[in-house]
Amino acid sequence: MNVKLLDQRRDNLTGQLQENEIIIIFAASQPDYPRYFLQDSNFMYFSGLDIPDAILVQRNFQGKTNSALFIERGILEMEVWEGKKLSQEEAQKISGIKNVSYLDEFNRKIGFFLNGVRNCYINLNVANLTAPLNKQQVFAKEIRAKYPAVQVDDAMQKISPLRAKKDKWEISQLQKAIDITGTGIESIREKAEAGMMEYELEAILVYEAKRKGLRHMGFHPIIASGVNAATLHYHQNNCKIGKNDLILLDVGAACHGYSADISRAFPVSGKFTNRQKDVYTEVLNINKAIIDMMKPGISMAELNKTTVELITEALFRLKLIKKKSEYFKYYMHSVGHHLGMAAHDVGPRDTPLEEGNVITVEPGIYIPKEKIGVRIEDDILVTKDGFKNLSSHIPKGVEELEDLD
Ligand SMILES: [Mn+2]
Repeated sequence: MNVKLLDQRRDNLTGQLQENEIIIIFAASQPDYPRYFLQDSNFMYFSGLDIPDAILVQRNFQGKTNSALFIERGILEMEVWEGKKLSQEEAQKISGIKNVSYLDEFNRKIGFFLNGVRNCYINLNVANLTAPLNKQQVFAKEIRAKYPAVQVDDAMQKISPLRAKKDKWEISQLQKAIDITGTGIESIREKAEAGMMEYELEAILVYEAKRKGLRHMGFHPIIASGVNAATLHYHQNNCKIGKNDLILLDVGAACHGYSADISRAFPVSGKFTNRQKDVYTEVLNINKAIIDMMKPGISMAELNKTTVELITEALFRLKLIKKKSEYFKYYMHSVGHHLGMAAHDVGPRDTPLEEGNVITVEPGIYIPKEKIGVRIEDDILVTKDGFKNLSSHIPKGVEELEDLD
């Protein structure tokens, strides 16, 4: 990632701030060994730094971006265990932020920064209301107590519109993640056989991704055979694959944190049963119809509404329902979400789509009593006049899927 791009992102953020507003973004904490470190995506987005426990403070000073970065100070005894910490110069070089201090100076300096501030935005990362407070929530509490005139709020309202519009570099990361995920899916289809365990297919995906340079999956892979495909977030991946099973893959490797999110279904035998083919073809047609609707100005609500209409019609044809309202038994999620640094990325869900958004399109039909679950998911970039399907090269046609044996 180049420094110019990071500067641009920080300038865009400044554009969201008044002069009496401040934004404070905490890096993720160092986890206890042996869990591996996963950076906070907002901190990564604005600093480019993959280091734990740092803090980025950003202000709009007379229309100019004013960034201050606080990093951990290396302590010799600790570095024996944790490795060397980044120096001030190294942090400056990677992030392009000139004002770099150590964390032990943060408490004193933040008092100075908050002088005259009315709104303070923090990446609170409120995911679970019953979980214990994380460090930034504790910090927010302290600010509220110490500076009652300062309004503390979640930073996502300022950040999410920026992150929802992907720049060229981000799109190239997504494309690489998608391409390598596609290779993994192809390799799974070549090697899958009845009698294998689902997790063996998972191993093929992880192997393909790692040998092509992507160390991490963006999310835990779903490798679901037969009836398991009807469980939307099936993650056990520990069943034996039956000989007439349809296998549903919902997988995505990540490149610099940018995750693909691809679903494909295929018959392990290399041949669909008639019923599997009928269900599959319905979902495929809906997947294509919704992708064709993608363009700036259309809303997720419209896409969802059309999906439900099309799925309902399909369910009538498949003789699964007698009344429209019954569609919910066989299709119970929404058709897509923003994709980026998280498989379910931040981004407005209630405003029209804009150029630069990357959205998944993933209709599905799930029939547990017939041991059939089909979801076909592509990753779509919204362009100036329409869309670009970033995963169009990953086979999904009936003949292509039956071809391989
Ligand atoms: Mn998805």
